[in-house]
Amino acid sequence: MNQFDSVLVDQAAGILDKFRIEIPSWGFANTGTRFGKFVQPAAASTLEEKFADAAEVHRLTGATPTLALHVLWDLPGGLPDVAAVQALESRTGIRAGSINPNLFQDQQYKHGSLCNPSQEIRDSALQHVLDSIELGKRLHSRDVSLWLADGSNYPGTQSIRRRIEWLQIALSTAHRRLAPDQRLLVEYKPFEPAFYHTDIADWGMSAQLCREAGPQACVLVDTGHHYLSQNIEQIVAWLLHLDLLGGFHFNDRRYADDDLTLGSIDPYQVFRIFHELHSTQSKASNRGAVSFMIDQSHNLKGKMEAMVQTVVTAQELWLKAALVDRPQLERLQDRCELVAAEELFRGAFWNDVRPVLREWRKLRGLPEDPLGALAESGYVHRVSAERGGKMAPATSYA
Ligand code: RM4
Ligand code: MN
Ligand code: MN
Repeated sequence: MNQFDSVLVDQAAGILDKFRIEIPSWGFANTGTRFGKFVQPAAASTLEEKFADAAEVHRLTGATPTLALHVLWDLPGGLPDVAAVQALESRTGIRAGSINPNLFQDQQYKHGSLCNPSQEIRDSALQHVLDSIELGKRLHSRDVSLWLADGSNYPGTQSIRRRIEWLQIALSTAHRRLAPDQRLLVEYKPFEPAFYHTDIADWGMSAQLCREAGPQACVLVDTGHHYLSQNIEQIVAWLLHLDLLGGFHFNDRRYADDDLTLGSIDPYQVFRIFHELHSTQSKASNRGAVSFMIDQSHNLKGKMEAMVQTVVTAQELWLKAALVDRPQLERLQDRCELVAAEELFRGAFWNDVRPVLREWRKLRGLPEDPLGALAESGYVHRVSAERGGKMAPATSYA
């Protein structure tokens, strides 16, 4: 390391020490496509196994102290399951992260949850959200993260307007139940599973619903939930401007909501989003720090390998974007020196920060090469042997 590099390592250390990204419990489980599941012997099937996997990812990367939980999959018993989660927290050192109500799997949700035409079903969906808020309180978890599959498949079959009203009432009721340090994150998605209209289809709908619900409601941007040509960093810039950005679900995609690993298809996109976040970091926000979460489904890659690779990629891109010389960029922008501005921006993206990251890991007592260390540890091999015997049979499409 020369003189210049050691200055860079100091600067990077300040940036990387603060970088935290939440990993999802469902990223360790056997998931699939609607056509089928290819089960993996190392996949986690119990909450205990998901916490153990999360702890291993944190040991290797130093950046993932919290685990996002899906209520139905992880705490199916509701409040009585809190004690088990707390025991796992103290055993593994990993804390419960965002609480994700499940409003899409139950048979009653065929025509929607909070937007269902049946008052009874709407009430039961709302009760599940209120229970999830209570779970968040008990687990000292800040974010309750809401994603609705609600929508319709055919024109004329549902009243879009009435469904907006039902949704507003539900979100306002939920907001009143939040503790002062809790937040309600509202995720949007243009289509799937609904193919004609989705009740919260884009960031504008989500932002408006949040504004009406109250100051602790904010928008969650899942990078896979946009039409292909959409400029996601511009949406992020707007949400930052409006102080309505609550958090992210990071993943990558080529076509739709593919849930591929972050930066695998378009790392420049992630860099551009991160640049917007770094540009606004000094501005105070009334809504609390933006949550970084991963929302991926690892169908073909090994679950542990995919998660470690994702976290490492996120650290690399976060650091690259942090190192953009923003005062100089602003000067170039003001003078409309287009090529120079673009070259400065692009140059930061092409900057190979991996040696700096290795130095930081060494300084912090972390493995220099987390993926290599995962392979050497034999963790995947060991859990495959332990868990493989109770592998659930793959389900079929029909
Ligand atoms: C959805 C959405 C939610 C996630 C579910 C499993 O497409 O991204 O955030 O919880 O998938
Ligand atoms: Mn998501
Ligand atoms: Mn999704």
